[in-house]
Amino acid sequence: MCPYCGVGCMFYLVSDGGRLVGIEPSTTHPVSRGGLCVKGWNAFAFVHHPDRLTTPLVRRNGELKPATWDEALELTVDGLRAVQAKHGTDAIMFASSAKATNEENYLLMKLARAVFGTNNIDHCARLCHSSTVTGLAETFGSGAMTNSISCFDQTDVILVIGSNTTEQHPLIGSRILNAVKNGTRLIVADNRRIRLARHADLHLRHRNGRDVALLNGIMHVIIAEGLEDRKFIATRTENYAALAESVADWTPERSAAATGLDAGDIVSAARMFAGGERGMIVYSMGITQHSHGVDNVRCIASLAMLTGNVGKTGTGVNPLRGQNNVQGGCDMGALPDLFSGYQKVSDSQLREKFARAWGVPSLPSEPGLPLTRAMNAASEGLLQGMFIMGENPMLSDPDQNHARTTLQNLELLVVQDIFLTETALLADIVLPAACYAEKEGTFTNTERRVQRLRKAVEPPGAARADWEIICDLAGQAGYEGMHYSGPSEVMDEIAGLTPIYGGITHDRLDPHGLQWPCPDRDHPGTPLLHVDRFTRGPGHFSPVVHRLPAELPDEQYPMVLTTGRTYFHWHTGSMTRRTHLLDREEPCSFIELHPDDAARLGIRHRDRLLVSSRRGGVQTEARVTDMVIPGVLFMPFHFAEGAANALTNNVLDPESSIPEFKVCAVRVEKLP
Ligand SMILES: Nc1nc2c(c(=O)[nH]1)N[C@H]1C(S)=C(S)[C@@H](COP(=O)(O)OP(=O)(O)OC[C@H]3O[C@@H](n4cnc5c(=O)[nH]c(N)nc54)[C@H](O)[C@@H]3O)O[C@H]1N2
Ligand SMILES: Nc1nc2c(c(=O)[nH]1)N[C@H]1C(S)=C(S)[C@@H](COP(=O)(O)OP(=O)(O)OC[C@H]3O[C@@H](n4cnc5c(=O)[nH]c(N)nc54)[C@H](O)[C@@H]3O)O[C@H]1N2
Ligand code: SF4
Ligand SMILES: [Mo]
Repeated sequence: MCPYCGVGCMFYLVSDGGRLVGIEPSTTHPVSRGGLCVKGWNAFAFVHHPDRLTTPLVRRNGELKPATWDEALELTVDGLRAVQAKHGTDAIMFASSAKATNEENYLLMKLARAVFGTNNIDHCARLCHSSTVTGLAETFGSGAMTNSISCFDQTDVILVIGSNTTEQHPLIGSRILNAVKNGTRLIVADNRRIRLARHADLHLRHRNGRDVALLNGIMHVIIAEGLEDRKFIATRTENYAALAESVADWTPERSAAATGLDAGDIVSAARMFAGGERGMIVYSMGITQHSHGVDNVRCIASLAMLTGNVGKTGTGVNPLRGQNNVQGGCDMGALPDLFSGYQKVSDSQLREKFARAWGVPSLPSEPGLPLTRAMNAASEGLLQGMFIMGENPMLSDPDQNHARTTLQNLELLVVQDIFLTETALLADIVLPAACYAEKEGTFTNTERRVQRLRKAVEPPGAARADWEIICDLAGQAGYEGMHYSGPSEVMDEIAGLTPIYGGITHDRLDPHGLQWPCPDRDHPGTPLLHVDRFTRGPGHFSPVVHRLPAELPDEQYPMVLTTGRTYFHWHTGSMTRRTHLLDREEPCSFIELHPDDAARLGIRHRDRLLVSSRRGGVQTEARVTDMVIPGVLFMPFHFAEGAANALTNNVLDPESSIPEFKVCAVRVEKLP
């Protein structure tokens, strides 16, 4: 299984004398079909990197020094307990990992809830698709991708909005390009000239943060021209009248004025999307990472229901999940308000069920803190201990200066990672973990496919699998309910407590996994959600009022910065910047700016720049390109030197608590 993105490609690791030497893609796998992207082909390279953590580290006299596992485990448990004794049970937070397996995510949430008695557990989905989880739970009853990757081969029209699919979900991107070659129509709504845009029938380059205005405009046209699916609306949905009323005054002209588009293009987009017999909507961070991310998702759900595009092959609302196991992290309840399988901690019967199975008298009933709010609580001193497994918030959280002071001021910071990351460097205790090639377990990809991971080589030095470390921590804390022969036994426990995973066992997952919901041992899995009814019953239209991004350009900070990713690197670069072939392609921090802006500011390609926002400043290199529109800059957040998150705004969506990574105001100056 590939350890990078949520597409979930399958490959075999080739080892020689205990060392990985190459990769063979699986030719029979239904998603990857013998293909891989460049990160997949190189996914073995970081495994034996000399920087791998090989021993626990403990801070002594200000410096991280090697320690034994016994010392490190004891200090971790005693430290967490001491913070709880001093500041209260909920003064600690567990950050789980979308790089870890389902079994490991489940165990960390069990550790947080059953052993330490807190619901303060969350993971990077908060920074990613929390808007999806909230928005689709309300409208459909389930936050997962409704359809399957194979559907891209069986559709008439695809709307890609806020997803750079060929770079960020490459094997899905190439499926879309293939479909276009075979006659599928493609609309891209993203102001960057991404590769898909060059193959699109229509490319909408609207201003950042104006998706509600765009989607309301498109829905207005569909209703005004009678292109809506009346039968679907009548039989499958509720609250349609409110939706129709809310978009009644979103004429193409009003939508055009709000988005910076031509009214004619909004009309064309509406006709093209509604005109297809089957239409798919694909979206990702361009939609979710806004202070109105949940509203964006509501509009997308409405557009799909309005056109009857749910519950059939080749249709659906398809949020592409980012990390290889972020779907699994959510499924396993590494979320502050939910147990595994989206079962609410506020439900007393569910709490009793889990408490009985875990052998504890009771479990906490109040939802815990979302990760972003926990960071804010920590900066106010309300939270004093953090256990971070497989995340690197020093580079991935918004407003780096805020993140740094917050992490530095904690009484206790424990980091469990495979490398000494920027976050681990601030830790009091560092626990060395085994990586994907060194352990067993399962990952769940973006189409809800639960797949098996197999151990190919031994971990370096004293590094151990995350699940083993978590079980040892539980034992150290005096809890007797975490002894397992291996991850397969953990999955049996998950299945017993989690209806959507009820029929999943490791044995059943060969060769190509199972898509949840899979309620019992005979169930073949579910490629399509919401077929005859939505998970919540009728699909719910949620009308949305257009809101602007929290920070708009002004005289002092006259340009818009949007942030994201590149093809060759992965997030904070811990793995890809340690992969020679990838780092060679994209070796340093850069910022894209439009030739008109460059000319106006006297900036040339590759000039050194100082970019500043209200939060801080970074030095980076100019990339002059018409990938972006005038007035907008794009910067990836992979690089510790030239970190985009020194600039970003820590404002949160009030409902999903996602930060507004996609819009903030900045100023650019040429460095002498
Ligand atoms: N190579 C690589 N692949 C990855 C990752 C990686 O780090 N590297 N990360 C993975 C993860 S966790 C995730 S979540 C996904 C993310 O995958 P994507 O969401 O596809 O990636 P991003 O680059 O964050 O943003 C996508 C696009 O959103 C557009 N955008 C910005 N603002 C707006 C807006 O207001 N409206 C609209 N409509 N579009 C806007 C940007 O122009 C950009 O092209 O990628 C996954 N895949
Ligand atoms: N400006 C800006 N910031 C963003 C975003 C953006 O678009 N713009 N996107 C946000 C999004 S969508 C996401 S998902 C986050 C990602 O943010 P993070 O999750 O913090 O980023 P990663 O670099 O993927 O961190 C994964 C860590 O896990 C470690 N690791 C790998 N395998 C294992 C393992 O098996 N066990 C353990 N214990 N550790 C392991 C890696 O070394 C790495 O340190 O970033 C967010 N930040
Ligand atoms: S598309 Fe995603 S899962 Fe497939 S090889 Fe590339 S990074 Fe890995
Ligand atoms: Mo993500």
